[in-house]
Amino acid sequence: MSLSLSRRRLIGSIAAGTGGLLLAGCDRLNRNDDFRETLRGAERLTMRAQRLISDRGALAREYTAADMSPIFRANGNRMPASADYQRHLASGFREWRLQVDGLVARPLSLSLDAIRRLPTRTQITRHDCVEGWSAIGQWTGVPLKLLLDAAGMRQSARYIVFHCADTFGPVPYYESIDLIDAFHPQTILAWGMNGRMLPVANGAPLRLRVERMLGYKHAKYVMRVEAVASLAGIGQGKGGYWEDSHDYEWYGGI
Ligand SMILES: Nc1nc2c(c(=O)[nH]1)N[C@H]1C(S)=C(S)[C@@H](COP(=O)(O)O)O[C@H]1N2
Ligand SMILES: [Mo]
Repeated sequence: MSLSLSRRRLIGSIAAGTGGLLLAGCDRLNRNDDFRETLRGAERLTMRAQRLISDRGALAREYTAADMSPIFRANGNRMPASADYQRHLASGFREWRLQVDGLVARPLSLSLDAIRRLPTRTQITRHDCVEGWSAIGQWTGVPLKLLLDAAGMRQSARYIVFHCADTFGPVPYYESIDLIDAFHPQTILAWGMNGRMLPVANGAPLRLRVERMLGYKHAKYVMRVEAVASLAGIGQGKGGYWEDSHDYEWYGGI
């Protein structure tokens, strides 16, 4: 007995007002092994999908001030060499602007002051670098979600790309994350670190904190946030500087 047939039977019996038939119909459904198996299969699928999503949405552990590392080392580039960056640094980033563009309805161009006036989130988290060190630090910044909502993501957007001011040789640093991480509550563009303005070595004026991810995903010196449908056209197409150049995994989840 197919599900659609039995449904039609049930609906028919309701329309006819024949209670007895309705009960008999239910009973037949319950005894039908195929039907029960279908239900169970569907439930398992839903459960698996929901677990995947809720695990991705889970918060990274947050620590207390007492847990903070006395020294939070800087890694990778510590001072972008470009003339543009040097000029912005010399003038206290007053003329600097963050661009939010790509597949958005309203591209944004925001000064550091404007960003600092937006609602903030402060979190003390552990940074894990694949080179074998970890440190606990405090980060303050604007939730990325606020900027993306203000810009209005287009339906076709799938990834967020972070374009950075520094380079390795001629190659600019960049990173990318999917929308689950982009809208994660602990994903912030940080302008403060350990209660002070973000130091240059750690990514001033603005760096990504994406707390469920390994260190290399936390782009420093972010100048531009771009919403894209595919990573194919960015860099060598693998989604980040280390992914392109050293085959690092794109999904650097921890
Ligand atoms: N723009 C940029 N972002 C970057 C890097 C970099 O060299 N340039 N290094 C990455 C790596 S490998 C790590 S571990 C962290 C280091 O952050 P920190 O300097 O604040 O310790 O930044 C990541 N983001
Ligand atoms: Mo790293």
